[in-house]
Amino acid sequence: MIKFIHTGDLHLGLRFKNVSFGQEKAIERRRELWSTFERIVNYAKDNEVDFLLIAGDLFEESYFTISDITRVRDTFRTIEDINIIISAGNHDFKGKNSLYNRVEWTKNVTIFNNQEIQRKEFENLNTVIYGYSWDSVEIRENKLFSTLGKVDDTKNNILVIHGDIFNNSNYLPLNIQELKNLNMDYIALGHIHKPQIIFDNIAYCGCPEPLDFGELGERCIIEGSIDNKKLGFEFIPFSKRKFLEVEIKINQYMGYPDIINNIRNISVGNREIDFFRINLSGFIQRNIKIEDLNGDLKDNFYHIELIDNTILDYDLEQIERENKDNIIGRFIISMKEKGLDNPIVKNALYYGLELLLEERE
Ligand SMILES: [Mn+2]
Repeated sequence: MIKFIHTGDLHLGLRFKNVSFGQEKAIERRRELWSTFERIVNYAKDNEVDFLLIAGDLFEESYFTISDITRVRDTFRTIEDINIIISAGNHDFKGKNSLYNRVEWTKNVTIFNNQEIQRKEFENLNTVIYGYSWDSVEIRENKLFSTLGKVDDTKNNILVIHGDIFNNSNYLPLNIQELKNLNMDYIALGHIHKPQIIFDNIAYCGCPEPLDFGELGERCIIEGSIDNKKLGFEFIPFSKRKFLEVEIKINQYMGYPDIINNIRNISVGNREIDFFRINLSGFIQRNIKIEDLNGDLKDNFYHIELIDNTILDYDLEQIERENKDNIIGRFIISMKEKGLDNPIVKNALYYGLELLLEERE
């Protein structure tokens, strides 16, 4: 049996420039990418896997330095019994001046080259790993597999590659049928940051640490094994923090403390750790200011941002005055006669007004 960890899209070195959280958290987030990388390496060691597969975008070429790549090298050196396999992607592409070429790697590290699919055999583990590194930021056409030939069925065969299985894009388009036809035991994909299974033996591990609100929810690594040609694998939740988006619907009856408590009592995620984006919708009382809510909630969350989709509660007197000669004004008067203390009547008034005012526009 062989055991492996499949990860990728760590984006070490990322500077988080266009994000909605501030500079301080951006710096902290940058450090967290490193610590998650180190946690993955330690996880591989603690679980005594045979292979650590990295399917590209290990780092951000444009922000990475020689001391950063040295740190990666030295971290890999701490797991010298584990075979580390890297197929570079578009953010860490292995061009002529790549940082991958600037340090001396320990012999447990294999970084594939960029001309064609390469093959590396591990005889003692009865395993062949195939891989390919990008040589530029875009790859439009994919003829990689046409020359690959047949795999040896008596061995475990794994392909590690960074590419796009969903679109015929400039990011190394991959074709599911073509991948299936390769007869690999496992195909470790990188590029798409959402963890997902493409086919029984083909999966994107996703990024272990999400980068912004475009990457919501659980983020993972994959831990797997091949035993007598039988594949098994699972997603292991791994990120330090999650990005979460929560919808909260308020109404005209809710006062300031009601809204605050509603948000504080959110049942998903961890307020002290995760990044929260709250979409507030529904009618809001005219005296309640979103900035005040934001300010008061800041201390209760590691990060919170309120998206204001609320509708200002109606100023009934004014609407009535402005519409005294039409159906809107008559509607308000007739509902008032029914008694607005009754919540059912008030709700009916609001629903009616919403439609009538919309109609008028
Ligand atoms: Mn990526």
